[in-house]
Amino acid sequence: MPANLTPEYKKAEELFRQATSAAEKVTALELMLQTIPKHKGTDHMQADIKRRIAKLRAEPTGKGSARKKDIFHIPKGTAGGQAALLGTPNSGKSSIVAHLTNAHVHVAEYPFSTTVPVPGIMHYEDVPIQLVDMPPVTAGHILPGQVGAYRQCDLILVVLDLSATDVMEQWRTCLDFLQQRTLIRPDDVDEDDKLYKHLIRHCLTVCTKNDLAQPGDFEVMRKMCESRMPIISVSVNKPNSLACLTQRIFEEIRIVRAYAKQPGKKPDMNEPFTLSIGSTVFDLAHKIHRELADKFRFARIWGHNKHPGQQVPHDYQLQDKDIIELHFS
Ligand SMILES: Nc1nc2c(ncn2[C@@H]2O[C@H](COP(=O)(O)OP(=O)(O)O)[C@@H](O)[C@H]2O)c(=O)[nH]1
Ligand SMILES: [Mg+2]
Repeated sequence: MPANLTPEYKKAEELFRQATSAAEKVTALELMLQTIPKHKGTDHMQADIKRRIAKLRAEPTGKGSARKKDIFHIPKGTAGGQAALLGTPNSGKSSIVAHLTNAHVHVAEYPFSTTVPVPGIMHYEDVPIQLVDMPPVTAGHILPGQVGAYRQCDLILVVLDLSATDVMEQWRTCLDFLQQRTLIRPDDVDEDDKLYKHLIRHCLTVCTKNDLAQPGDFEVMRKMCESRMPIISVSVNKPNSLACLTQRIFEEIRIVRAYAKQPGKKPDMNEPFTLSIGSTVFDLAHKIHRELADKFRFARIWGHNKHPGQQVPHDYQLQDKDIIELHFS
């Protein structure tokens, strides 16, 4: 029986060919498995894909193993979200990370000064967010594994040097990079195509060095980019614009905070739990007490548009800064 492979499957195969790290390969193989037509004629292919996934998963990675460590696999740790920077050489990526976090990054006037990813933590109010400084991308140069770092983050910051004469070219290089690796939706793919939903990443364009740019430069870039992703203009020499950037990163990373409260006690306002926008009180219960989640009955809430202590069901969607008291049976 002919396999009758679909264009989606062929695209997934193409992603597999481009993959340079084990994590990327597994993502592509999973996608191949999802999109392969399911009938007798593809049974052996399905089995083969499953075998390849299992093999890649079983391969040792990380410290102390024979295999080389994937330097682009950056654990998020306790941060509420992770944003990775993307841009051509000298666009100002390291400067942003240097100004917003405690990371020791290398800022230099010459290109290719950043050769490995460097994570640092910035704070928006009480939410720690990890920023990852990255080596540059150019039309012809990409380090093995680099795409993996972008695939796993919550937000990509596309950094453009607004003061440079080649700012349009920078945008084109970044856009091509993102589309070719399916990190943003390719032009010919429908907006609610499920297949691409877990591959694509949310992006924010950050035009830097606006202290050196000409009036009107930002407007031109805004018109160019905003149909694809939100855009903001900053200068690391202007503290106000850095404060705006911090807030914007928090907003675009799309998380909500919830403070846990035990019955009869004051809430713990020191460390919020962070969940993606759209999460429910049940998701919170699962996050806090994984083993008790089945016994979750209801929650009481102190928050937006609710009476203090009002009871809410499992599927209540958390709003930022809700205080939640969980009740189990
Ligand atoms: N005037 C000005 N210079 C900046 C700004 N951001 C970065 N730079 C300079 O641009 C150069 C390249 O910055 P860097 O952060 O190393 O770029 P990267 O290669 O993308 O990491 C350095 O000389 C920085 O001092 C800014 O907002 N304003
Ligand atoms: Mg750098």
